[in-house]
Amino acid sequence: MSAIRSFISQSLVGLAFLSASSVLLQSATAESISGKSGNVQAQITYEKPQEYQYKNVRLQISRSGQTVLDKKLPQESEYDRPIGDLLEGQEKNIPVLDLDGNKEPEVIADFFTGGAHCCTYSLIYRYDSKAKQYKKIRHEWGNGGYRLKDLDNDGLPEFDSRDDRFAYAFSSYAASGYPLQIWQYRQGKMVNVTRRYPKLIASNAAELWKTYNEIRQQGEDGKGFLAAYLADKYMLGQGQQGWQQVQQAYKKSDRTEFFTELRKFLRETGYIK
Ligand SMILES: [Ca+2]
Ligand SMILES: [Ca+2]
Repeated sequence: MSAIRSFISQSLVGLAFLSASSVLLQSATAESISGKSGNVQAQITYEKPQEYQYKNVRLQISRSGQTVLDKKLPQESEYDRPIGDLLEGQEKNIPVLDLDGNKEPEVIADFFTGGAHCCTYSLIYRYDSKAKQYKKIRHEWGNGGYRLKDLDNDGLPEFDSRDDRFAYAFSSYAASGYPLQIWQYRQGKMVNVTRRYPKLIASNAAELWKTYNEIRQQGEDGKGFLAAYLADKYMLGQGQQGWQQVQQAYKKSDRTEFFTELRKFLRETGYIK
């Protein structure tokens, strides 16, 4: 009797196992992206039950072949998906590199939350050698994203980005312009270092001004680009000159209202101190 029961229950377990695995085989494919620097290796695995859904997103970091971190990452929705070094055109790579010059590579796990534009964010992991574990911060990039570039040739990469608070601020998404934003990762924190790069701010400002003139000729009001231009000018310490240019350029009937809103926005975003 007990032998029979045992046989039945084993068969049921076997059946359940079989059907569970065939369901998995039919509906999900496991995929992974990885990255490596020296003895540090990172891998993100995930299942794709449907085209735009991602499940069981896990990050593993190993050092000299030993797993130090193995975690399921929280997803706000099933559309949150890991992306590799997307802007560099290497979708299958996780950036693993020394961001702060302490000879220890950090791991950057980038995610996209789905939707038409929004949003990308980075989880940046650094190794705490005393605690022998990885600690993370999360940095939001909004609609934009970033590009890792050594902008000052000191051997450490900067995060070359933009101030995404300007998306939709004065216009549609397509007609939004953005002030330059540059970040460095130091002592486990992201530091906004944009003002240390006046040449790059000036060239971003020149680009915005050029685009403003181009889209104005196409009949757009160009408010989004003027706003970003003025923010760049403030970062350069040329706020007053910027205002003169903007006031000369923008002659539409809502100009008083626009200038009031713009001043308020630049205060709120910290450009006007
Ligand atoms: Ca480091
Ligand atoms: Ca640098």
